[in-house]
Parts: sequence; C-alpha cells; structure tokens
Amino acid sequence: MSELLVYIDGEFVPESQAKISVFDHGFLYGDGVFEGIRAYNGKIFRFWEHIDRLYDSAKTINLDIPIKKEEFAKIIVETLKRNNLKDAYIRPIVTRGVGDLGLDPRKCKKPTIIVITKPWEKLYGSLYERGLKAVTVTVRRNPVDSLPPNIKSLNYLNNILGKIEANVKGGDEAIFLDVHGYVSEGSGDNIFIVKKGVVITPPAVNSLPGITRQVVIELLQKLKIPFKEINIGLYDLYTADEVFVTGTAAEIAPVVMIDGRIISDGKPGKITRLLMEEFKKLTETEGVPIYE
Ligand code: PXG
Repeated sequence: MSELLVYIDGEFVPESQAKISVFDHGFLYGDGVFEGIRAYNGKIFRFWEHIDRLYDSAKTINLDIPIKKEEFAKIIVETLKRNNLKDAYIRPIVTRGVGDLGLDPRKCKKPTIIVITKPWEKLYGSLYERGLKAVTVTVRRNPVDSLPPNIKSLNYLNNILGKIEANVKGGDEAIFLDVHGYVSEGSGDNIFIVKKGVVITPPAVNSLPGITRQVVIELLQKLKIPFKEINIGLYDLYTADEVFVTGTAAEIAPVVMIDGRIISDGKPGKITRLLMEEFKKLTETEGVPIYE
C-alpha cells in the first residue's frame, strides 16, 4: 500500500519523508497553532468554523498566516483528495517557522504550513455505550491572562499534564478546574452537565471555544431544551443528573463517574443519548463536500 501524503509548505510528501527543521519554532518552543477537523462520508464538518478558529488562534499569538483562508481551505481539500479520503481526521498546523535557537519570533521569516490527513478511527471505542470515568486534576487550566486557553496552540503541555494525572488516577479523561476553582474543560474536550432538565456548560472564557460545543448549543435550541452558560463547581459536577464531554475527536461522550462519584444511576443519560443521535444525523447531512 502506498503511503499517505502530507502537505508541507507547497509540497505533498509521503508520511515517512514529512519532516520539518529542528530549528522550526513550532518544534523548539511549541510556537504555533493547529486545528483538528473531521470529514464524514466525503463532507468536511463545520469546515469554516475550524478555519476561522485557526486564524483567530494565529491572530492571538501575533502569527500572520501568509495565505488567505480560501487558499488554506483549498490545500486541505486537495490533501484529502490526493489521499482519497472520505472519513478523515484533518490536522492543519501553522508554526512560527524556522528561526535560530533564540525564542525571538522576529528571527522566523516564514511560517511553516502543514496539513496531515488520516483515515478516522473512533476515540473512545466502547465507552460511548458504557460512559467515561473522569477525574478532576490538581493542575489548573492555563489562566486567561497567561496562556489563554482559548487559543488552540501547539503548546499543549498544560493539557498533557492533566492527561498524565488522569492516567495515573485511572481516569479516561481529565477535568480541569481554572485558577479560581471553577470547572473549565477536559484535556481535549468541553464539558456539559444536565440538572433537572437544564443543560449547563461553563462560558468558554477559561476554555477552548469548542466547535462541537457550539453545535450542541445549536441542537439544544432546536430541540427546545433549556440551556444555561454559567460557571459550575465540583458540587455541580458530582450532583449532576447527566454529564457529557464534546470534541471533534470525542464527538459527544457520556461521563458516568467523576472522582469516584457515580453520576446519577451510572448510565449515559437521556438528554446525552438524544444529543448523540442528533449529532450523528448532523454529521451525516451537513458539511462541505470534498469531491464535487
Ligand atoms: N478543549 C480542548 C482543550 C481541546 O483541545 C476541545 C476542547 C474541543 O473542541 P472542538 O472544536 O474539537 O469541539 C479541544 C479539541 C485528542 C485531541 O487527542 C483533542 C483535541 C485536539 C487535539 C487532540 O483528544 N481537542
């Protein structure tokens, strides 16, 4: 079988040869931004929302992506086409580019643009039926006035530290609190709770403004399910009727235990399951076609 191709700075190269310089500041300092996008059955889900967020992340770190959004989108579509993919995970990356060993970004003359595409494999396997066990972690989500957690940056050490702690504690996913003790998000997903028929998620101030999160909010409006965006604490998590996490990779995944507390009856909740079904329908109908 021939290798998949990766786009790097204007060229499509086989995966085994897809390499960047050791002087690239994306590698040296995690100085760059990325996205995680899905294509379902030949259609790219919420494509422009992801492109917009990529450019917003870049703007926040003062990284000027040297091509227009439309051109970037074309490169992504072309990468999928060359790899003959219909169901895919898409990873666009823009780094500060090649510089010297100093961290000054002014030494980096040209951002590096990379697009990796892979056939899709489900993230949590059987956990969609059984539900995830989550644990809160002692490491706090980056504060907004430090490294804003709203940026999808290549600097994911904060998330990885949380994930390591979850692994040690035997959790399927880490739940971060912010520096004030409010619930922030998972290591790679946003979090929702359901209490007395109301769906609640924290405002995306101390977390990534997830695109799946936004899709869920739209679904709640369509289904006329009451929804609130307010800060929540540990008490709200433990006493919720339902908890679920959302993300491009995770989609919507039920959480049935947090820090050893069983959520409700320990089974994925009714509203969670309804949202999972409705989300699936959307991914089957919406999206920007790859092959016209
Ligand atoms: N919060 C964080 C910190 C994320 O990284 C989400 C929320 C969900 O956002 P979207 O837009 O996807 O609904 C993410 C995205 C992984 C992995 O391996 C996950 C993400 C990125 C890269 C890898 O689980 N998540």
